Amino acid sequence: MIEDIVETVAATASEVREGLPGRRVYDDAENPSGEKQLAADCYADELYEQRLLALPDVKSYASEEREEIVEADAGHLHVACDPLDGSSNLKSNNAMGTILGVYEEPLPASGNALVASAYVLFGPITTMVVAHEGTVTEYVVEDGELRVVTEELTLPDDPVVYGFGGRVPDWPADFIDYANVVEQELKLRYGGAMIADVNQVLTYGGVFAYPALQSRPQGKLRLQFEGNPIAHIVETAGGASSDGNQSLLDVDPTELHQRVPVHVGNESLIERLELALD
Ligand code: FDP
Repeated sequence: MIEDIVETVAATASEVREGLPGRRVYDDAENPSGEKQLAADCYADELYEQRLLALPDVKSYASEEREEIVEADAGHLHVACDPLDGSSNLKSNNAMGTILGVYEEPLPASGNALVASAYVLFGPITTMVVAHEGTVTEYVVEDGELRVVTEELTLPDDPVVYGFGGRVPDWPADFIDYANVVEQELKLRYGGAMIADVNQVLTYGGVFAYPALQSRPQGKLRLQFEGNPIAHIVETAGGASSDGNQSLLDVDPTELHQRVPVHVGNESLIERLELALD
């Protein structure tokens, strides 16, 4: 049941959060995307693997921090986890957290195969946002337990904030043109952890992007672990997502660790983005 998965992630996230202070150092390893791993990344990954694969419905566990998918003997759901999204914020003690996508097909899968998606945000308090069965719910997590704070969360109609990742000189010219217009209309809010920046968009309305870069045409974020779950949450909350041409949920999955340009937010801002990138 999805409820079991959500409760397990909330309980595990609380444990992960408590274990962070002593794990702010880099291990000697790199993740499959070539990024340095913190002790905290590996610790969180192992905890989520153990806890989620122990659930009867979970057939497989894939993570941004490991090359291969780990399988259980039974189950029918396939979990993609970014155990610590924004973990470079651990050094500067800024927001970060966990992202989860629950797919009904083996990975790599289309975002349309998501049955639920969620993130746990480690801010001044711990919150969890879950998209499931057409609605988004926001919870506060206290002592590993969930308490609903907002049912049927939707994006505010009037957008207020924007946050764009990547270095400006590395942005393609058409994205720069779009950004120049958006910055005349909205307030900049960029903290360097996708879920924290998207949480600002869900709270105040606006747009988050980690666009295609000149040096990296597929951008930085990963489709299975970041792009799809966050698009599922934002679209379920009444917003839109795009890889520049189409909804992220319609992007063809080719490999487990594939990257994708990510743009999510109020529909009108995503429509204008797609026109600008045409
Ligand atoms: P991090 O590397 O710290 O885990 O894909 C991960 C991510 O953070 C996102 O959470 C964040 O939006 C992005 O990378 C930040 O990248 P920049 O440092 O290039 O801004």
